[in-house]
Amino acid sequence: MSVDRDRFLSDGYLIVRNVIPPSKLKEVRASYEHLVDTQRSLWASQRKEGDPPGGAWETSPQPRLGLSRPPLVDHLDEKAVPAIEAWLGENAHGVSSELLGVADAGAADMMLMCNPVRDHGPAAWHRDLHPIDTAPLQGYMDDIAESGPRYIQWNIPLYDDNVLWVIPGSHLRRNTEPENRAIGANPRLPVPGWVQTQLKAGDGVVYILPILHWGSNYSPRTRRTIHGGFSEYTQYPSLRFTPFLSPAGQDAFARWERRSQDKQQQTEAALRAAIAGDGAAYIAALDQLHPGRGEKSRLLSTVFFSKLALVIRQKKHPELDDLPQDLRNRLGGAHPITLNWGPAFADRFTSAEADTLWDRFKKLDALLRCGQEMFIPGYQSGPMVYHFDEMPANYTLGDFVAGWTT
Ligand SMILES: O=C(O)CCC(=O)C(=O)O
Ligand SMILES: [Fe+2]
Repeated sequence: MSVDRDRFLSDGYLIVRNVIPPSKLKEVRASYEHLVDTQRSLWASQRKEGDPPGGAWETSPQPRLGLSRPPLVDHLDEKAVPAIEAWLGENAHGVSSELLGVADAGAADMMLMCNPVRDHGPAAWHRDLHPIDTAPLQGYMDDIAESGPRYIQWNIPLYDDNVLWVIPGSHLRRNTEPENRAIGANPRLPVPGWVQTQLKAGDGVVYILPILHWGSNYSPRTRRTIHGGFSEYTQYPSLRFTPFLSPAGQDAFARWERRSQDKQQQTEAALRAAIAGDGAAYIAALDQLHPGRGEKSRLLSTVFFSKLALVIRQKKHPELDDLPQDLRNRLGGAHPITLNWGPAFADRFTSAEADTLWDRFKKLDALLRCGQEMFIPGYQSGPMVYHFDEMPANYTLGDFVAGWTT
């Protein structure tokens, strides 16, 4: 399979035919349907007071299975094998590696989006980006333009699907004024420049995350669309499903888990270099973490680390309540594609190390703040005191390291 990577990088999305080969579609559908049944009984048993009998299955506009996370991951058995191995085919894993420009892309969150039981209409246009606990859009744009994306996302419908709309090229630029006006006025209507994806069962659309996109219609029409992505930065809350997989499948998850441990180790090395005040070691650790990527990647990862420093600080000092609540909430979960390995990662550091680490990053954190609460439409962050779009002006890694001594 050869794909047009240049077109993917400039448009920000690509349609790939037969990601699931037609000969496999039937068994993949059956496997996912089994998982839907399993998840539905979990939702029914977890329903809260006042919920209908089916719980989230009946209330959510987009009921979504998370195969790689509890609780569903703890219920996977051999019937889940075709669902998981759908991620491993040449047109999913192979194409993802090619588009990311890496030897062996790893499956990140593996999910399935389903139709709601009643009509919920359109969702809101958005970028899958929450700058409050990750980084401003400009940081992603610069990184992607310089070295390509670190993470790519897929929709792979098991039944024909045209729900997703995208704005080509919007992954490499901020919102235009017309976009801000349109999304600001009513985020649930078409926005100028839209393209509606038209996917046959088994086809896929792969896209670069900051792209502006729209779940245009959550109707009761049958929808079973595989959703998730590939990256070199993955983390698996549980791998208890791997013994059921084929030898090649077992090998893939073993490789990706080893790499995840390596990336966590390299992240720790970078943070320890910062604690030690050793700029050369800090840069060397970043280059180990993403070999071949450039200065913009080092800067973006440094912004990600400023959030990880907050994760660690929050774990060591739960009594501190000087952060916005939205940020505190988000710091409670892992986000490996932005190098946030979750609160347990904090256990690698002492409380004193956590304090020094925060000292190293707090000047950068101040530069990421905008002084007063602001809002830009089309993000997964509400009004906030951090910049949505802008990276610190003229800021370099040299400035970051120099800040440790001044
Ligand atoms: O339903 C879709 O295809 C889009 C879903 C989406 O954008 C989201 O849930 O973030
Ligand atoms: Fe989205």
